[in-house]
Amino acid sequence: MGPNVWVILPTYNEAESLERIVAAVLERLPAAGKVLVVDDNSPDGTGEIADRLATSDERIRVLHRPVKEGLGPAYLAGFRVALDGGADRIIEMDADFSHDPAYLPRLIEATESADLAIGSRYVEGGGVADWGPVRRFISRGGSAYARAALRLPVRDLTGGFKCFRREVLEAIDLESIEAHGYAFQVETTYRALKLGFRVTELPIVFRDRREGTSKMSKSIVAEAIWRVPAMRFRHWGRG
Ligand SMILES: Nc1nc2c(ncn2[C@@H]2O[C@H](COP(=O)(O)OP(=O)(O)O)[C@@H](O)[C@H]2O)c(=O)[nH]1
Ligand SMILES: [Mg+2]
Repeated sequence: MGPNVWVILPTYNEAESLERIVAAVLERLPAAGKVLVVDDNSPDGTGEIADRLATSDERIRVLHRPVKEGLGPAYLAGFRVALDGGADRIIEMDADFSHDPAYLPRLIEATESADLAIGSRYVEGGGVADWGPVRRFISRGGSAYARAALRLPVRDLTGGFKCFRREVLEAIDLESIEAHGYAFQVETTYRALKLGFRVTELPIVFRDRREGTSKMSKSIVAEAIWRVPAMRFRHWGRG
């Protein structure tokens, strides 16, 4: 049967790719696997497509949220549903095919010996396929900045392709995470390491989306710049 794996797919205007990504993910999961779409009331009808898919397949679940609040709150809501549903492993993944579903089995397997497995663009064998120089610089710089500010051994801190053992999400006090964008990814990994969980990175090649548009914004980058050093203060006195 394998572990009870839940893949959380946050969506905002992903109508063009949703059906294909859900199918591609389910193909790669163990028998008990589930896909949870967390849609923030997308104006393009993504939520209705998700509902239709869910009625035809018991493994597909949908969480509707009334307003767009960013990735962080969408994932937190999704984590709670997955934990309540008995998930052993919880996976974060973009719905735009930037994260290739073919990596899923490896990511899941890595959590046999690690508590958190990160699909990493910045380890040997990993990379980014088709970003321009500006986006590359921002992403690499962001990871390097967070690594230095928090003194962490992880190369890819801002990526969003991750597999957690449930114990990690139970331990990291989800309620107190306020980050919305990239800072959310940094914070979950930071907290896992601080609590002594084993974190490993597996190489992935990230591809730019073919359809739809990116929701990255200046405010998401700005948030990461101030929130990352702020994370350390929260942990002062606790090691
Ligand atoms: N539920 C929800 N999903 C979001 C939100 N912002 C982005 N997403 C989804 O998160 C994933 C990554 O977002 P994307 O725009 O591709 O960011 P990028 O890959 O950094 O350019 C995609 O599946 C988006 O649809 C949001 O506010 N709410
Ligand atoms: Mg994307």
